[in-house]
Amino acid sequence: MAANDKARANMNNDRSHGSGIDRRRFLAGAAAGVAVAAMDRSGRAATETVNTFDLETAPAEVAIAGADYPKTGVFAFNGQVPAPVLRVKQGERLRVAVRNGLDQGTTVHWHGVRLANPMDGVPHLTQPPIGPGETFVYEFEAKDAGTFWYHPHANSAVQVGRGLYGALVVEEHAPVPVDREVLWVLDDWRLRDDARIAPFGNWHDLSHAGRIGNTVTINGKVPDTFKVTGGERIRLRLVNAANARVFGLQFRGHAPWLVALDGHPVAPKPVNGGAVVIAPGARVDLVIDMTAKPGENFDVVDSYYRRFAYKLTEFVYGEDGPIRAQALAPPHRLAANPVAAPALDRAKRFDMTFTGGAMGGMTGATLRGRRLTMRLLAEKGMFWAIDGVAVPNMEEGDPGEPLLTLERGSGAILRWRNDTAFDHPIHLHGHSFHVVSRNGAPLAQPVIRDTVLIPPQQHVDVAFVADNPGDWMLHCHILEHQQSGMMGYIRVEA
Ligand SMILES: [Cu+2]
Repeated sequence: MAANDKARANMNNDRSHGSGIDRRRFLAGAAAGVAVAAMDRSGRAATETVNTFDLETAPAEVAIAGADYPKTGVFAFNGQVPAPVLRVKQGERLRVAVRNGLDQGTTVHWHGVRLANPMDGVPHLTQPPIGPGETFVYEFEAKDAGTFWYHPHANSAVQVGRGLYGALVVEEHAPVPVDREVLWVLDDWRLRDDARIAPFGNWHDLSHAGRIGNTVTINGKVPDTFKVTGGERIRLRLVNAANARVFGLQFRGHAPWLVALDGHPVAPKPVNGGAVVIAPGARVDLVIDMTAKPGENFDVVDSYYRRFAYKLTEFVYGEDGPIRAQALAPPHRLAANPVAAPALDRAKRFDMTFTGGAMGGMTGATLRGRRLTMRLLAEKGMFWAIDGVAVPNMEEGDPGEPLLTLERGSGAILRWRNDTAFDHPIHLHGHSFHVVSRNGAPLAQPVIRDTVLIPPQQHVDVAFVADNPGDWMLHCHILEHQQSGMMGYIRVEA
């Protein structure tokens, strides 16, 4: 887990270089950050930490498949897959200069971060693409604490699929005390025998479950074992950066505490025997107590696709320990992020239906104002629609009309219906939403998310306050589905 070691090394650097307004940051391959003290408008001695980071996209060669294979040609930020972990404290600002060293346009989208629309990183909708050799500076405040991530939103299936992604960790002011924090960025690659990345864009991937790969990685490497010490408490941040694979992790012999979903705290509850489901784009924070005995080993299994369950990694207990005699009390609930709660009785209701794909029964859809049969759509590489409209790849410059327009500050409940034969993790930009019901049954404990997995023929109600003006993308985070029609945007009036 070299990348984890690196993440920890960064954290240590932060601490050893002081705290507060004068903090400097060092990231492998990234420029050091600077901090700025500012006065607020009242002249009060306000201090504001601005964390600066430099990122550069470029082709690179990295060892993904292990020592027995050649390196893999990827796209990387700063030569690394995953990209450097950007780590700040809640309420601080980030200023990230992104230089594009690719031969195609790119952007960076800050997944799950509620920021101003021009910083959202959707080409043609919120900014022009960053051309080859050009630089764009993103600047925003990390309002919400939690586990987030960043990735391009241009030619996404290829750019993310080739390795352009990284985690953004926003630390709480009062985190759960743990002995160790670990970040696993999960990905799924389709590699050929020579460890090169297989070509993208085949129609089977577009029209079925997306590009499911054959090589799963944690932090850019085929995982080996994961060493633990008896008695230790670990916070495990999980990010699913895969194009299409849903993970369902079972931690054999352990009962992890679920503490946050998509960065937003939940009342801690133990995951007993069930799987921790992480859809593409989603994040899950767990607190795991290593309660077994020295020398014992336990598999971590991904069993989401039941017929294809496999061992992801293995917890290997060292001979030392346990480091504490008594079990720890349950972790405390993290402080809620400042997400407005919509008044459900006054919120406007909207239905949004997702159709298409193989075995989906869709007969046709509207593309650029023309009604086309499924066969004609397929000839154009389009297989999916939202409310009967297949959106041409807006990443290529044709956003079309908004799916709906909301008055600023109004409450909205969207019923998202999956009328297809496949899973769809639906992601909304610029807002975090309350998942209030599934298939008409209210959730006992509504959760706040930015990406919600909707299984075939099910529907989910999500509610939010449209408090962030601008045009916000709404799409399936299976990037092949997004590319072939399952995307659009909503407009929140200024
Ligand atoms: Cu989808």
